[in-house]
Amino acid sequence: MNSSFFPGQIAGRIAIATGSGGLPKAVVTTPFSTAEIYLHGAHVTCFQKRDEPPLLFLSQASRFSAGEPIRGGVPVIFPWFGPRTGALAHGFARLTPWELSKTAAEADGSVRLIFTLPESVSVQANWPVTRVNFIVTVSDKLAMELAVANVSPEDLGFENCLHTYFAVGDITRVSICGLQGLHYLDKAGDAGGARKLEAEPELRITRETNRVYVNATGAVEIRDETFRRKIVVEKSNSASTVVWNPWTTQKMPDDFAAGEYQRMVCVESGNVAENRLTLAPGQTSNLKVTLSTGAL
Ligand code: TA6
Repeated sequence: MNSSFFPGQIAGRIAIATGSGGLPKAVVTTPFSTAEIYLHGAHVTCFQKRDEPPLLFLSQASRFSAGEPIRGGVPVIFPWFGPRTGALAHGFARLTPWELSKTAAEADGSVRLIFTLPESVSVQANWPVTRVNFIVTVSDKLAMELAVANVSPEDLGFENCLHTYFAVGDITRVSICGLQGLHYLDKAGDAGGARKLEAEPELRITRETNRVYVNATGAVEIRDETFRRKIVVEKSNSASTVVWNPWTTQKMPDDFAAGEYQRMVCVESGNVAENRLTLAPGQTSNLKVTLSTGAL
């Protein structure tokens, strides 16, 4: 790809390059950090602050091909979360090429990229015509916004989620704080989605964990004793937080290598299950997530 003709480039800040599987990606450089976002799924696959390990986990076995999800990073989940009869899990947005519709380098050194899901995609999927933009702002933080506008004459019922895979040094030395007192749907093993109460001030992952915390609007902190790093997940317009690690027991597809469960945990922010959304014609929803880090 001759990137000099590719729109969205900003010298010294944004380059458009050919990534894995020959898929185009935006490579972002700021004074604070670097990032990579594939147009396939508008998928953030890398964010790394200077002098820190990568913030996001990306499977060594991930595929990079049309119609298949990238395993890791930040999958953009829309318009459904989880399995769906006759369709791939987690919606069509992450399986689709988005357009890079606008880029900007700000005076404070941050870089903004706006990706747009072609409206034809929702039409082809027999969904109400929807305008979906994904705005990524790269600085010493990673800020993401999934903006959904119902531009059809009918109600739009949907789920959304930024399904973030975090890189950790050792899952057995990680704690997740901010969930105590919330109810969750337990989807691990044979729990069958049973509704339970989170009693722990610090959740530790010691087995297959797959929990949809409902009516969960607060921030979550991931404390990584190996990397001596805390990760803060702040969000707005999100009522669900999902915590997931397959451990050794959840059957995973071959795009997730053996043993990788030890170096990742998903803390996902969206509106799923009983928190699903309905937009009347003309209404919009703006799911916002900001990821920041600090020393532990
Ligand atoms: O968010 C947790 C979850 O729903 C798990 O059940 C697990 O399947 C994960 O998503 C990954 O889903 P994917 O379709 O990407 O394999």
